[in-house]
Amino acid sequence: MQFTKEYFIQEFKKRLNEGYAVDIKQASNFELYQTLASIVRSGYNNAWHQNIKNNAREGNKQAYYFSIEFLPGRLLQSNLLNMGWYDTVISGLKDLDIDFYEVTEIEKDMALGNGGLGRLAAAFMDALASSGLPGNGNGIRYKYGLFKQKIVDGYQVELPNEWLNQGNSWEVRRDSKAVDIHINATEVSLLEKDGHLVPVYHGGKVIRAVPYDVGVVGFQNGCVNNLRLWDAEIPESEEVNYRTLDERRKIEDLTSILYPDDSTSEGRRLRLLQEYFFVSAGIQSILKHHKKAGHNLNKLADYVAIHINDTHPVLCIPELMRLLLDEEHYGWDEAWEITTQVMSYTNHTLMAEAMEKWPIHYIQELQPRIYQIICEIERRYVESLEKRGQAELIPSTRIIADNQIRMVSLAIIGSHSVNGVAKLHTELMKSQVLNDFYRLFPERFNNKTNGITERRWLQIANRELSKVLDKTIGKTWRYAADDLEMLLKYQDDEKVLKEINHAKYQNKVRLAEHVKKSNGLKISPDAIFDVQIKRLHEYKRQLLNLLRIIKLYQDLKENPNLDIQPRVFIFGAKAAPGYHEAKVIIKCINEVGNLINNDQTIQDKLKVVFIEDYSVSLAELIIPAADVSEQISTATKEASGTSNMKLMLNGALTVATLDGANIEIKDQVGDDNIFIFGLTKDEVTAHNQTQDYCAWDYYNNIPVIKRVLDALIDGSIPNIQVEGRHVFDLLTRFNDQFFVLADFEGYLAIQEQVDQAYRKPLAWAKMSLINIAKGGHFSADKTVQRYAKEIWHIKPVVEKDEA
Ligand code: 26M
Repeated sequence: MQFTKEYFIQEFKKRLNEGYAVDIKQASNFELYQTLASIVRSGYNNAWHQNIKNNAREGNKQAYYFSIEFLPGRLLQSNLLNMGWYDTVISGLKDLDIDFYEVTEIEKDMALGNGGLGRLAAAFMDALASSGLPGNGNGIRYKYGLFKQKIVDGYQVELPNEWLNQGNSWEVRRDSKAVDIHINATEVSLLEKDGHLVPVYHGGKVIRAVPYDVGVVGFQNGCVNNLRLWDAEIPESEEVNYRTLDERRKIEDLTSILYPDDSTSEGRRLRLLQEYFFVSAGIQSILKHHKKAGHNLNKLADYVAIHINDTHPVLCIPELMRLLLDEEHYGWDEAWEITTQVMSYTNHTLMAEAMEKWPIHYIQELQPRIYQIICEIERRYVESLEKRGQAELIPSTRIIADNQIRMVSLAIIGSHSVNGVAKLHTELMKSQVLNDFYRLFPERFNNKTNGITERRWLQIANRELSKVLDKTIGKTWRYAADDLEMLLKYQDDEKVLKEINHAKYQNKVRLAEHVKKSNGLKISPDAIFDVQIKRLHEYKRQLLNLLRIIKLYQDLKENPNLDIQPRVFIFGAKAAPGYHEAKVIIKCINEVGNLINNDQTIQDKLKVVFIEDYSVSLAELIIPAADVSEQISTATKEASGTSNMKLMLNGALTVATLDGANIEIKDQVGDDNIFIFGLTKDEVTAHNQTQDYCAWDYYNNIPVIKRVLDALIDGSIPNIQVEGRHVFDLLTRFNDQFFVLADFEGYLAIQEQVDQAYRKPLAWAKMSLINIAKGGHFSADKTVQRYAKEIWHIKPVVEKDEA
């Protein structure tokens, strides 16, 4: 069927009438949205169905990406784009006098993730389908997404994010695919049945896992993959075993909340239950499917690759062992061979406090059989090291120590591939934090630098720039992001440079309108839009940015005629609710903003905007409008970063430390098109080893640092008596763990260069152009293709149709 505008209009009117008994004039945006979504769904459902059947029939090997978070944001526009319907629908709606963008605003973000890790999982889903690769997601259907952030009196307040209130147009509940999960058995015994010993669970409960499937539409290639999210229910037959409301609630709560902490491992029992729940459901459903297709489990690795996204799903390993041993009656060695061939693992952080460890009694109580299996994995592992004469590596790499299970050890020991997410990160994994594992299993370690979905971040979010690109280099970049490099030819073409600047300007106007509405603040699109958007964390150093803002303000107060380029500092950041320091920093940013934004004497040269409730959708508004991208983490701390890639792709210039993927961005654009400063990884490592860093010395010996820090405690910034003191202490008494003071002067100097560079609009646009042109390097399509080839060994089933 040819999807023409006429067909669309007719279908739209018909469905609106059938669904809501209204005509277009009376319809609410919600009704318009629902109608549009239903047309889109009908458009891909058949391909989705065919895809599932084809994969089964042809026995294609499939990858399953297990992740406790998926953060896709809104789906309407990306589905329309990927189906090739985008322009037709916009123009059809226009004919009907409907504002498409207003309709898209109705959709709630699917925010089932905290930040980088969850967004990466969603990007991979899109990239797999768009590469025609058979890859599916497996996760949790949280009833509440990541908390909604409000700023009240400068403080972060958390509200529930009830994203499912109005239903989710994109999901399909599949009752027939539900599976049962046994937890909390008090005892497991083995009974003989049909000549086999089978485990019998005594006590405990059965939970029913019900999948909700979301179709993942590939970019104009007819491929529709599956994202399977599990919900927990009490099976009818089990009703009597749940005797109190409390017990029932425990099951209902299982999938209620997404834990909002992305940097410390808090060790809550419910969290562990979530991990086991979606892992067990996912593995059971894969095995069922495999057997139903008539395949032998010996050959599981020929049909299935399971990816463990950080350690949260690592119980995949003992769970697959359990099913192979107990339900399928394999011997240990065979089962272990199958398991390790199937499993692969990505590490996303090297920070000690984020490494998952669980008390053994939690796991014992959760599922004693899983605990037994982990113990046996551990026993054999220790024995093998002794035999290999590498007993000295046992203490640092073993799975069970200090009555805790170390999830990283389990992940590495049970997988055939272990990867980091940027070159530097993988190097640090191999040489420092996981060095002992690397010495044991060097062949398992590899790098897969993260990527982003360029379709969302350029084609959808930045229509202005997209138009300039189409006009300048044609449209092939829309299919192959590397073709953005064709832009390099125009780096001295004044007309193109002006058009790029003009597109940026229009995006800035749009953001300024939003800021007027949301913050009641007027900002000028002529100012530099200096953007730091990411979770609030000490290592990401929003504080470094804030200290510089205070410094600039002090300079301006001393000399109101100071010649600086007007700048608007834009922050978007959520703090984990229990992360006190992060919340204190949010308060300080807001109060510095209040002071500066209301001070007439500085002639609007500075503005500070904290945009509340940062989300994927807000990122789509902010990123295209950014001139400067702040990527200023302490070297070694940011595994990769991905907003750095989105911002460069949209022509922002990066101010960066040599951390994470910033290094690869620098390698792409060259030293002249990025602003690098700060301690290097070797310098940071040396300070940490020798413990020679003394923050007080910086405070006492460097006047500009003293002046800025004193402003935090001398009352010159109102309303931060407590918070200002806290920040002051972090940076001095507690010796500034993240080297903010060490990097402060370098940061000032590099920002001075930014200020000078912005004065030359064409030279700036040229740098911007080079960043855009090189942005294609970080396409998630290419990243997943490397995973497919080097780790999962899966092949495209749908070839890209180069329209
Ligand atoms: C763990 C236990 C309990 C509760 C929450 C968690 C948890 C959830 C998310 C821990 C970490 C989580 O995410 C970490 C994360 O987002 N890491 C980022 O991953 C990105 C994708 O690889 C990288 O680009 C970032 O550098 C890295 O910080």
